[in-house]
Amino acid sequence: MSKSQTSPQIPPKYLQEDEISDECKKLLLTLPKERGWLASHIYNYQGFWVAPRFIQGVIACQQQFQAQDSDIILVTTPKSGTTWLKSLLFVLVNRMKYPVFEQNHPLLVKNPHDLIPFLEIKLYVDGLVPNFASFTSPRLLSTHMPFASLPKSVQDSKTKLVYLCRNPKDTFISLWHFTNNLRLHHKDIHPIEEKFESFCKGVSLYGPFWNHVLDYWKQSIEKPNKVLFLMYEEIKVQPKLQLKRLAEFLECPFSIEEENCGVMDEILRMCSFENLSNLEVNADGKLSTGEENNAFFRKGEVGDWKNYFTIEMSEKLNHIIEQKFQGSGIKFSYI
Ligand code: PAP
Repeated sequence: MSKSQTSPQIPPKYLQEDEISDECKKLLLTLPKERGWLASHIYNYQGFWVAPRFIQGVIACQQQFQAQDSDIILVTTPKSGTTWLKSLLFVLVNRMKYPVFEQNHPLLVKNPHDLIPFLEIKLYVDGLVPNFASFTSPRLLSTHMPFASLPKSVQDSKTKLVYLCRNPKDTFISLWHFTNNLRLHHKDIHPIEEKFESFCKGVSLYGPFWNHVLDYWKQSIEKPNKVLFLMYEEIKVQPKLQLKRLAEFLECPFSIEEENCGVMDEILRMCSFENLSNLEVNADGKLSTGEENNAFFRKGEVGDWKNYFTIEMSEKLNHIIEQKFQGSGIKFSYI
């Protein structure tokens, strides 16, 4: 007998909608809504699309989070390579405390999402009040929030923002797989055509994708010491160069000695898809929020969209990309 026949159908935590406060429920009634990717509906709050549970987290974070100048916050749209960059950031910034060649490194026993928590999805979700006492400096945090919706203290402080972007076609395919995977107990897989239309209309988690990317891109040009803009595909092609950029931006550059000892190579090896996805914690473990860790490691390749897109889909998205990013200076590769 299958699990679903023996146990009551309690949706996993990330799909539950009934823990929302009355205040938030009232707010939801006033917001535009569309069919959701995970929960049944997705709402437009402050110009971006977000699941109901996380609106509450966004608001709490905006009201309560006090950024420190030394904070480092990783920002992504979902499925842009957050897990990878979390691992790179953690190992890079903590390499004095946790030397990379030592056996008992935290990355080997914890999922990167447990090492660098999300603000609105984890720390401030469901009315939680985070205790930052256990964080060491610099605090490493992450968010999917668009720039305009970041807590004011993040915008006003010297907090550094590392933004990771991925080409929209692979991001879409990764998001489609991920949300289907998390909704497995629903049995009804979202048809790719339906979700593609949503993505193209901008109705994706934290979307529109283009607004999210363009806002951080502009900030990275205006304030290069505050926002670093990285591309998934560029890290794939020139991992050492991009890791060096990241270290320099965070003011913890590699010494000549580290370069000679192969520290960069070791960081890249530790954080590689192959290494991370085969660790026991990532193959069999679960996050406290309910997701199986292996859901964050699917293929980790560039250009996988070619296995799913029709010519029409590709042309449609090309046209949108051209329109939205025209004149911005952003160039996506592998599309
Ligand atoms: P999140 O936004 O839910 O945290 P995120 O980590 O951004 O997810 O995206 C997961 C994608 O990164 C997956 O891509 P795929 O579906 O195209 O395979 C995942 O495989 C990929 N990924 C995870 N870890 C790595 C890694 N170490 N190197 C490269 N890609 C990775």
